[in-house]
Amino acid sequence: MSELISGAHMLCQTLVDAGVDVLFGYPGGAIMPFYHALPEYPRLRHILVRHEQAAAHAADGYARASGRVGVCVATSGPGATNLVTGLATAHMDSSPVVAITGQVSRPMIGRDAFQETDIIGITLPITKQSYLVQDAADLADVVTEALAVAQHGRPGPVLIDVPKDVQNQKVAFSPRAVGAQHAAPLPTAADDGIRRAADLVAAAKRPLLMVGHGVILANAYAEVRALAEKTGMPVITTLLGISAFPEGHPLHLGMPGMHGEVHVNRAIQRADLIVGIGLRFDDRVTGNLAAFAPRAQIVHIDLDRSEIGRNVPTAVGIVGDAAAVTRRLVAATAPRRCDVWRTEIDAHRRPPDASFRGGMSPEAILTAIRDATGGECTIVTDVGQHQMWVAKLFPYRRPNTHITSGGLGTMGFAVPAAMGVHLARPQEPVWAISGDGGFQMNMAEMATMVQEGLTVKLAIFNNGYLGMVRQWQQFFHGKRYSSTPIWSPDYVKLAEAYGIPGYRVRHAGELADAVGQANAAPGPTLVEFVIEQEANVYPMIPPGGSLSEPIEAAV
Ligand SMILES: Cc1ncc(C[n+]2csc(CCOP(=O)(O)OP(=O)(O)O)c2C)c(N)n1
Repeated sequence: MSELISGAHMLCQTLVDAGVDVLFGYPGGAIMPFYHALPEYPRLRHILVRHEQAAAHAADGYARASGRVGVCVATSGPGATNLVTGLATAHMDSSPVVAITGQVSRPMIGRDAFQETDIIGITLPITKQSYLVQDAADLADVVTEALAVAQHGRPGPVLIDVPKDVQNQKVAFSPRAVGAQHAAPLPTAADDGIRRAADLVAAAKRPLLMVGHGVILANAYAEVRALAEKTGMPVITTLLGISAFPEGHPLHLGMPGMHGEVHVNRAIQRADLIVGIGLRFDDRVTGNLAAFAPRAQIVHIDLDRSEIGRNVPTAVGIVGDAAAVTRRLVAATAPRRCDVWRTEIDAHRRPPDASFRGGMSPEAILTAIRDATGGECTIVTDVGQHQMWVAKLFPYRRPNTHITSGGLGTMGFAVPAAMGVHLARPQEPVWAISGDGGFQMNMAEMATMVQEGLTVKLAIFNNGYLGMVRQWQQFFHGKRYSSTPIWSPDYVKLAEAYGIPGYRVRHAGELADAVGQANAAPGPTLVEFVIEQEANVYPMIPPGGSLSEPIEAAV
């Protein structure tokens, strides 16, 4: 005879059985039975955040760094709605997150009960799937399925809403075989598409390989590198594709798009073939679509059929796993070189912008972080100018060591996401790099780091402005700095208040010492970099402009 257990215990047990080891969450009325059961499952480490948004971002960071599902928990009503930005962020960047929310008891649903909100309705467009569990007997199946759905195919967030009385409902517990889920097989690309793509690669004079997040999600690093090296095709990495291909590799060009390097965007405009793998050609990459890559035929490889032809017309669309398709493409292509084309591209490379006062350039700061960590670290960035500087300048060597909110562009992402990255990679330094605006959005998570002993290194690029918006105001709004100057607290004192070491760096000469100490000190530490207030990210394609018309730094 099977024993009777509560839905809450069933929830915990199923998570344990599925191999979940960390949850990020915040308790409240409608999720109390779950929290009551939780201490009986020591294999589930719970991280108490300071705001549910942080729980969702931390789960997202954990998922991106581990390749496994990240799990977050919140109560009904405000707890659940606080998850929304994090779920939207995970949805836009195809990150496998499962959110478990408490819901008011079944008889209360639809009565505007205390802390009732239709979180399934609210999150419908930003989740891959969602479940309202009506019977505790379904819980094990729902949780198992949700974890599989989040990860299968193109990953994304899944929400499980569990009414309080379902958490208290007693059901028979029968251990279930994990992995019994029968997921639909991934699509297999037809030979025809691979052959036509290989023919286009053979015939092209100016081919480019553009790689995005899909390459990281599919672990297709070796295959992409093999394709590049066999064909000599220069490689462009999108913002979310950064670290999918080693920086410094002779075939690596850099990032395309709005803040892409001049030689990269110029190469796109001159190319006669673009082989895009695991990217969606979003507007930050293409600029004005009508003027994008006017000479190029496009081969688009993506796991999600709906992405093919959505933004750019494709000559060949191949639906399938980036690693599997690229491996077959490597086999189908003949070795070739692109030396003349590469020389043409390289002639337009520019040195990084060196116009920063006092030597406190983003490049100098990032070099200090690279030197202190030996480059063996994961960088998590927030959103704004600092994000673009890091994307362009940090010399990523290892796969999947650059984590950022690319699709939604969520300020406040870096600090909590870095907590998840740390838990996924406890042995290596994790640096969360934020602007003074984004840092202030989720800086309360320093308390989480202290309470839970999470070693995250916090870097703040303090320019006294919401820098990226100020830059737009400077370029496109007649320099009217409306609501972009932003006051900050004394960050060193703030760190002290949280009981962690804090450092302020005003001059380049202080960089190596401060960053070295911050990196070496145990536990979380904070470094404020006081940078030039009105520095800009160059080059810049004006919104809606063509990649051929960058605004460049005056020299
Ligand atoms: C949650 C959220 N609100 C607003 C924005 C719009 N936004 C994009 S960049 C930016 C400025 C960021 O300023 P800061 O964090 O100081 O970074 P900086 O650009 O100075 O490096 C703003 C407000 C956003 N991306 N996300």
